[in-house]
Amino acid sequence: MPIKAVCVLKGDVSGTVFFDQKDDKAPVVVSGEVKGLTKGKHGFHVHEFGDNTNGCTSAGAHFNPGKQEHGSPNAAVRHVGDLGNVEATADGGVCIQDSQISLVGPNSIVGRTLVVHADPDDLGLGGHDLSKTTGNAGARIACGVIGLAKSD
Ligand SMILES: [Cu+2]
Ligand SMILES: [Zn+2]
Repeated sequence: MPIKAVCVLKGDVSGTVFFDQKDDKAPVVVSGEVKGLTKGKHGFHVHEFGDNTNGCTSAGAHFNPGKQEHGSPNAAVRHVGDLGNVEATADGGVCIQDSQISLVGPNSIVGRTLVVHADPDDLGLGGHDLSKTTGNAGARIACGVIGLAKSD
């Protein structure tokens, strides 16, 4: 049974991001668009809480049920919410496949917040004080809560 979720991003940039999972064990395909990004890479994470009462700030830290250090989406050691970076393209297209996030179970991102940052995520390798917690990705320029979508 496929599972679908969606997030409408609002802030300095805007967009719609879809999450599709064939079944509870399958990787999640993250697709959609983010419009208005400045040139270059921008940190792209799932943060712990679906709370936007104080804007993107109240979403808390990166979703990290395994109590790991921050890292690259391809690294063994990473937060579940570490989706790396999105990069400005002509059409704002996003297409990522990830095996740690899920739409069900303990790694479920449903009800949490997707955040786009001002700066690149250094993937834990920048040597900055914040590299191992946030990737030093700077301000939260847009966010939105990830919610279940109609699955067809
Ligand atoms: Cu973030
Ligand atoms: Zn992280």
